[in-house]
Amino acid sequence: MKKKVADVIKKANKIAISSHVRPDADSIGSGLALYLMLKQLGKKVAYYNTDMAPFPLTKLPSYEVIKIGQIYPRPFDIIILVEGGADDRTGLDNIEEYYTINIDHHTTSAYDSNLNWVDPAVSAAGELVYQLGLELGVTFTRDIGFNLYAAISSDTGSFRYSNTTHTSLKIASELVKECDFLPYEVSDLLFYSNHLEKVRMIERVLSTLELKLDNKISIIYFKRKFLSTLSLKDIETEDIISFARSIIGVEVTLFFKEIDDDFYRISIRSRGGISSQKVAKAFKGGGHDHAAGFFYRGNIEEAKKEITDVIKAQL
Ligand SMILES: [Mn+2]
Repeated sequence: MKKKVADVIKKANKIAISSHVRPDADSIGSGLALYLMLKQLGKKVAYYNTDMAPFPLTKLPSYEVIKIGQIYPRPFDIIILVEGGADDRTGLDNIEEYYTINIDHHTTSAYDSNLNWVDPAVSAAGELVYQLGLELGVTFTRDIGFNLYAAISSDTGSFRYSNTTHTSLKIASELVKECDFLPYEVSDLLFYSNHLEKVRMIERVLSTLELKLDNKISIIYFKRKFLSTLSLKDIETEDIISFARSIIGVEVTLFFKEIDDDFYRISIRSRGGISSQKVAKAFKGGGHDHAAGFFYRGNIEEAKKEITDVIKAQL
């Protein structure tokens, strides 16, 4: 599939790139690395996202090339979707008017692009874009390396999560060797660049912590009013979830983000034998074995009870 993707790219001239909605460091870092690679090959490249990336991803090298808006009706030979596994993930209108390539590592990928390069065995889309770069014979510059390292290091939680493999470490090592950046520069940007307001927000969210099912489930709750009382536009949730899931004995962490009255986006993180994806699927969501999510409409206490029951059935 990698060869096929490389062949289509070689033949194309005008290429658009897009990351999924609510973009994360993997989809943005991989997308930017891909953008720089295609530029290097002399392609006409444009990068359109429908959502702004949250801070500090806006500080990734070359972030400024990303335009916010729709691709249609601009003419492109192909669109490359970075983790755009399903229609609602892309946020793009009239996408069926184009030839699309999806580069993804989610098992829940819809395989509805013209070419689907989906490999659930890799830790991050960044690993696939790295391999694509080798296949295309590009020079790995500092900015390409920095972005790919950021992609992989973010999706593996700085090489701490269960998806970290020998290959992810090896690619990271190659990038550090070939490209002129140091791992701590990426870590400083991704993991040690908190605004005071964010730490205040973590404080509030953690104050909602509750445990269920003999302390096997930890639940935290982000209320909409936290945003209005702090001068924050949106939140990056991964490190708050990390706290709640670090508790000894906790196997599943649920993060409730209140979107509207009785409407929540719920992120699940699990370890051990419990599959986050299975839990999410019971509520029409998706994701990976140890990280997944879904939307819930209804009363939050009802939601907690229903989800706890689904998890109980898996134990
Ligand atoms: Mn990813």
